[in-house]
Amino acid sequence: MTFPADFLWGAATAAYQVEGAWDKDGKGPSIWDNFVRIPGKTFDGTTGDVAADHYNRYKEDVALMAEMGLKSYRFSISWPRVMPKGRGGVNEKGIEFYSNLIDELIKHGIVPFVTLYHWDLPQALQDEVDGWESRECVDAFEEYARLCFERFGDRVNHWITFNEPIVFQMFGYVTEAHPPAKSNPHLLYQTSHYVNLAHARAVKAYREIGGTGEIGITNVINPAYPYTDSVADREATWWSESYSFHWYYDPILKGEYPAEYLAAIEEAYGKLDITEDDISLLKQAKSDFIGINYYQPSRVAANNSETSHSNGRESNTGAAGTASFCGRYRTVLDTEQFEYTKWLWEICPDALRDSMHRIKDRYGDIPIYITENGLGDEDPIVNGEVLDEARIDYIRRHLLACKQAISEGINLKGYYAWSWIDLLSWLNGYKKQYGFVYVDRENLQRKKKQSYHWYEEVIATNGESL
Ligand code: BGP
Repeated sequence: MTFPADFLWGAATAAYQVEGAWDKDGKGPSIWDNFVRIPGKTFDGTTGDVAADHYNRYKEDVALMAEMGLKSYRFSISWPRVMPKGRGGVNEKGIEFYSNLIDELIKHGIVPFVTLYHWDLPQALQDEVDGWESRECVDAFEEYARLCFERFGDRVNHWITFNEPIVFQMFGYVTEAHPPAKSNPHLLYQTSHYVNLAHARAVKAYREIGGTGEIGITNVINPAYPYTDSVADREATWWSESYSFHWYYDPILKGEYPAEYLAAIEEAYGKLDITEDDISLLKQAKSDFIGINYYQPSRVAANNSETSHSNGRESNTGAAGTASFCGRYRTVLDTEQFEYTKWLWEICPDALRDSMHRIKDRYGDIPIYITENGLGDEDPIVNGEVLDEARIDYIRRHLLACKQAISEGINLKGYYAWSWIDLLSWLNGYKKQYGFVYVDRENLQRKKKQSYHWYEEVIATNGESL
């Protein structure tokens, strides 16, 4: 029972949440730059204008990673920073920033793991082609992906096309919690297909230009368990698994959509634009790995009404549990029976282990990276020290679940804690912290938390200290 010698011990961030410099050096606006300015959309009206100021402090941040012994850093490229309008026209200053960051990482022996799309679509594409509602956005994404492969591919060998399509589609096209904040289930599924095509086109482009590294996608996984053993709850669980798991993973890992579910949604919301050529493209574009972001399982019950209901998953009020969505199933909160974070996300390490088995059972022995996992909390500060013991406990238990999964034959290649540093939580501002490194919001100074030292030891012993 040990971690492989080349296991990538990592931590992750995303451009909009960490960089700041939202309008510096020729960067174009993203849909998030505009969305956060709409009153009431984010907690306290917080924006990513400054975020953790990583754009200006990346050298200091990489030095802290190196000192910890971090093996790999997952970050995303801001599309509008390198292509201000999303297509046709490169911002060399933006390219320079990522190029310098990559060089700095490599200089310190840290493997860059790059996400191309972590939700900050160029606003110009939303305005001009309706963003992911159109096939033109797919063309634009391929152009952007090619640019990144050409400029950074000599040094970057690990690529993630998209981060969590389910989240930006569900919140963007159903709950209205993320841009473009529309409520239209047909668009939810249609944009989902176009994003899969964009992923496939990027994979194909990477092979065409002779990329020798690996390329895949990151999805969130919330394995569903029936809340009770009733037939209704078990049926509801089928809907939950079909949507949140199979709908998103099948087209990537099998090159097809789950037929029964597709038929059901087309009956409910109308025919989707999916052609035979699309399907053959999906089939050709084999991913080298699957990235999974795991935070919590779903306890699923039948949804008896068409009304919306609270599910505790997202919030812009600074408190848990105010978002909602409709469907054939609902997610149950049961604080008597299960353990939760302050934001009411269930803590269940064994469901992470189970998630990996579900992937292996359905798709075979594909290499897996945990590309996000971590605890959102308000960390206690005692005598000036950030004592985030709850985070240590959370990550330790999830890493033990990973270790067990490896011993059961799961091909797990790396683990990225969310997050490297305290950063913007999309809707919860800076109140919800995830990092190993604390950021003083007054002066943006960095400070190592207790968890920083703990993770340093975990890495140094290749997980033996767990
Ligand atoms: C994931 C996102 C991350 C991060 C994380 C925590 O869905 O990929 O970007 O934000 O969730 O979410 P939150 O900040 O809402 O707690």
